[in-house]
Amino acid sequence: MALRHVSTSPFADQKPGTSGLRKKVPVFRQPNYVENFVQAILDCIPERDGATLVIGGDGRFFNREVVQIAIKMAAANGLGRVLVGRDGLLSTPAASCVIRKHGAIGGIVLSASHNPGGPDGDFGIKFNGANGGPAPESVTSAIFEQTKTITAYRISDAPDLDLGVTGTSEIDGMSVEIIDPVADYAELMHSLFDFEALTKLFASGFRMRFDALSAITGPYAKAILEDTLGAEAGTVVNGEPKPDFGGHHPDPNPVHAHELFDLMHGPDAPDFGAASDGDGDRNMIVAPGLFVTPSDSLAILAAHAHRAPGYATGLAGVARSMPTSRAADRVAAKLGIEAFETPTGWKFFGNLLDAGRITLCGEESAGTGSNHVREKDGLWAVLLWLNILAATGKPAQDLVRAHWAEFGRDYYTRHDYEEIDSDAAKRLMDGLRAKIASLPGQTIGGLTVKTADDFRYVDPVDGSVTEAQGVRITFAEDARIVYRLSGTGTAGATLRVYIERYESDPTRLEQPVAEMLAPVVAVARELADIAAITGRAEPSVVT
Ligand code: G16
Repeated sequence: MALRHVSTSPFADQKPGTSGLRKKVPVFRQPNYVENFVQAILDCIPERDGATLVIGGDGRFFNREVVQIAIKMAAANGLGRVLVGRDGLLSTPAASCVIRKHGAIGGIVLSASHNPGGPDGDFGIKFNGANGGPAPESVTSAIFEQTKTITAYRISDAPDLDLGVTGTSEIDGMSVEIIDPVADYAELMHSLFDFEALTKLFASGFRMRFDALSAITGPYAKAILEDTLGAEAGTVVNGEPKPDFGGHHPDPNPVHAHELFDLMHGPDAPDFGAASDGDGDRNMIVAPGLFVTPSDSLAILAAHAHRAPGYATGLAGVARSMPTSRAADRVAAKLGIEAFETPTGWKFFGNLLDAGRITLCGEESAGTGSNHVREKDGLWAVLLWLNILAATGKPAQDLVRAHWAEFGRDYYTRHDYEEIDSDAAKRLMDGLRAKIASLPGQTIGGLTVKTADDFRYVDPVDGSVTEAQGVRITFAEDARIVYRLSGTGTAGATLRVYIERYESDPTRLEQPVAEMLAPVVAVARELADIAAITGRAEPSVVT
């Protein structure tokens, strides 16, 4: 087969965001758009000659086509072997697991995560390195630089491969292994959790609902929960991955996973409810009658992780993204371990995990993970919860309440203003930044500002500095507001406002969240002049 050099010219908009390059499908379908970005990635892997690369994605619309392109470009760029998930499928955590287990140089992971799919939906491409984690900023910047000057890409003329059958073939001297997308991941889960105890839990009549939202986690959840651990058939719903997620918005939060949310708040609620997202790295946890915020979930998992065999020796430390509530810090303080605050983006946990400084990490955006891979991992979080429930013999809702009683409760909400005008969003953030210096000491809406800054992160491992990661304002009344712009949207700008307030009074641990946070929400709106600048009186999504 011939290897072709194809002339091309740069696209100006290939700057990776919070998690790789995410755009609308029609943008990716422009001639050469995918090829340019993949070539830029490959150019940034100097050791690629003869190396192994992992390729797979969340199965959304356009996944198969891009998998075929990536295989042919890998062959033309000197890779020795590619490992490809059957049907082009690999959940994001499974991709991370496969990269690590098989000593790959990295992986090309196709996903737009929780964003909707379909011909007019979203698509994404990101590069994960040899540690299995999203490429750090230094690499994503280098990829972006490459996209600005690209003049040609290399691709094999080989015909499309049959992705549906596992086995090994060859194109242009490169070996192509189509692998079972679930097997390596399931084996890793088995090594971390007490599968015997979990089997007994389900055998004792414990019932759960796992909503895969017609996205990638269905096959993983069915294989592990139903086929291995004996959860009753039908435990996993919406378990067939679909290119458009069956019209679902595959974002596991109370708004988009409302069927699960409603079931768990109704009379027939099973013992435990969980959901995962488009590419399987996020999770939502719901106890009967009680939604567990991702920030609380991280804290509770940190407090009890030692009950699972994979974490029996305890945790080295924990990390959370800056907008995530401070609940995990309270657990770390009690355990006497280090707690870190990183910018939003899983890539920022990579160095801490690689250096052994942390074992668990998580984010308010429904991501929780550990040092077992270098991505957040939805099903892993669910299995750790189940392991803790099996080990303590306590219902999930009791565990949450006991946690609040011991540590206090961080009431938390996030308000998203989606698809606002990009210039208005910038004006709003600039306005806030201009106010930072004058805020401390001021009383607004009954709350007194204690500190205000624009979050700047100095990586404790390599000293790299990341500026302007969000404006955070803390109040003397133990409340906090954080403002930042999303780095994963594909239309206009999304303003995220994170609002929290800590409460330790035992009589005030079960107040309505909206009521508890109303004064802080009012201050958040006033301080940033949200309605006047964005033209929006209310957020588009409240979680
Ligand atoms: C990605 C990142 C997360 C981040 C989330 C939201 O998750 O990996 O670290 O919290 O986006 O980011 P933003 O607030 O910038 O939109 P995922 O699940 O989309 O890959």
